[in-house]
Amino acid sequence: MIEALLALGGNVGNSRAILDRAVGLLTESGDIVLKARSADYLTPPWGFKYQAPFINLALVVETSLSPRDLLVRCQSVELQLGRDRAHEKRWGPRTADIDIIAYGDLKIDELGLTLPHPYVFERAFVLRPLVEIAPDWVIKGKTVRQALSELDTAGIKRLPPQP
Ligand code: A4P
Ligand code: MG
Repeated sequence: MIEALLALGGNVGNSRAILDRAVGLLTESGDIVLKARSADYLTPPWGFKYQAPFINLALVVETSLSPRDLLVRCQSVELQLGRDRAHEKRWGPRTADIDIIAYGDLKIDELGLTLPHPYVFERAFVLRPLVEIAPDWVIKGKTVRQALSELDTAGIKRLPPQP
């Protein structure tokens, strides 16, 4: 089993419920085991700014899947939750996006899979939830805590648990 970091986000529909369901679907077959889950965060849109705010959260998981199979599983959960890649714009609205931020300390840059995730140091919406559950995880020579301290977290709100 290898530890991996996953980042989830969405801004279409009832995002908290959809992402909660995503966590359930990811872990239901036992080859992805949940080790830690951050709170939900409300985050200002990054990239394409003219869209609704996102809900974001992060997970530490343990998995027996290869990096490729983990990506396939993440994408199949996105599809089950109604994601429609054909009608999306880059960095635009989506029901559920699941990115692999890191897979152990593996570094790969292949067609369709880059690890660690290429934009992790630019995304407070990924690092803010992550710092709660994996502050000392080292990505490309920096801890999550260090990487987050270099970013602007204005507008990011930690949400209380849902009733
Ligand atoms: N891909 C390569 N490496 C990875 C990896 N480590 N994990 C490939 C996951 N996927 C990886 O991704 C495009 C392709 O990246 C996939 O086919 C996969 O093979 P995508 O999910 O279709 O998303 P994208 O929009 O084209 O690009 P990217 O960089 O994944 O952007 P996001 O993160 O999906 O952008 N603002 C806030 N506040 N919160 C958000 O969650 N999300 C987005 C969406 C924009 N703004 C946001 C948020
Ligand atoms: Mg993605």
